[in-house]
Amino acid sequence: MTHPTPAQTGITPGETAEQHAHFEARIARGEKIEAGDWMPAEYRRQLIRMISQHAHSEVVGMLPEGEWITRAPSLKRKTILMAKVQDEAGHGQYLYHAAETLGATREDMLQALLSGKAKYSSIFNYPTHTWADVGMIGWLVDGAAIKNQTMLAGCSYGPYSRAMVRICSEETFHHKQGKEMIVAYAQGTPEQRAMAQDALNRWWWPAMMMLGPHDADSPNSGVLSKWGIKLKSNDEVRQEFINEHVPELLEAGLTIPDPDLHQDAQGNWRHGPIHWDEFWAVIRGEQGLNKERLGARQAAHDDGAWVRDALQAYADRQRAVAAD
Ligand code: FAQ
Repeated sequence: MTHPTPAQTGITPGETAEQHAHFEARIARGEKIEAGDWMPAEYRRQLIRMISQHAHSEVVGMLPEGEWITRAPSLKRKTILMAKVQDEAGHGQYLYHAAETLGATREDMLQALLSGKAKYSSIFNYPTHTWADVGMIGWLVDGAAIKNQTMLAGCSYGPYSRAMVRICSEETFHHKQGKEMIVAYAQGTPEQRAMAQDALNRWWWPAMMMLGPHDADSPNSGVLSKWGIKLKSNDEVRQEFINEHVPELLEAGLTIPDPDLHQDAQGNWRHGPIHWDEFWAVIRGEQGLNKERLGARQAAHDDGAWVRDALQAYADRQRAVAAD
């Protein structure tokens, strides 16, 4: 007979039913769980997994857009893009800090990313072919990320929830600038319209996929929902994303690359089948730019070694002075 695992039950050997009942009552009352509070080991593990993946996504997410800073078509667009990419670095920092409050170390998290052991969002393994991709990332990728992160701002773990509040307000600017850019091109010259449509054709499905597998194929959702980390399921968030973005994209005069897309009697936009084989192949690094992305992160890590060494030497000297 096989016994259920902690990932399935949420209960790790050594933990008592009373501890769990007390913890779950706190969540039911809407209290935030803080870093020093008792929490199930599986709650801690799930949060470290999710928050560190989220941090890696923000950091790797700088790469597809960062490539375009030197090629922005105007000073205005360049300054907006620089601010956006810089924000993503900041988001990575808040999130690594949030994971550190749970006992994860920065070194271990970075090592897991660079070795390919840790996941980061599938969306960032897609290439940016034209300038319109920068706008489409803002409109669709930030649009999807905000839907998910607004939900996470209400999650039960205090440090993650508070990081999300700040991140969401910055992501809102990212979303707006992307939408403004694409709407302008969709109403521009034939070349600009074609560029915007081509970008939508390539980013629509990856943006749909980035919100995670269908609920029936989402092994982590059970405990995450039970403990108030996920307040909505992957499919619910995806539905919110579609319902907001489909009318706006159509209003801009663009065609959504889904022949099965239609509105149901309740007004929800229903999409056609998602190619999950592609999603898993991209996550496994068999398709897309995983090697290039990790190569770029490794090079940045190596190039930054002297900064880490200098900071360490300074901290050591300060400690020695204080000890004297
Ligand atoms: N890519 O059981 P579930 C952004 C994995 S931030 C790769 O449903 P869960 C900002 C999942 O990890 C975007 N892997 O998982 C920006 C799990 O594997 P594991 C990132 C994925 O955690 C914008 C397995 O599949 N946002 O874009 C993906 O309950 C523009 C089974 O799935 C966050 O990270 C994926 N797309 O739900 C930056 C938000 N989806 O770990 C620059 C926080 C699923 O068991 C430019 N994370 N997997 O081996 C979440 O809300 C959740 O983790 C989900 C997935 C909703 C992503």
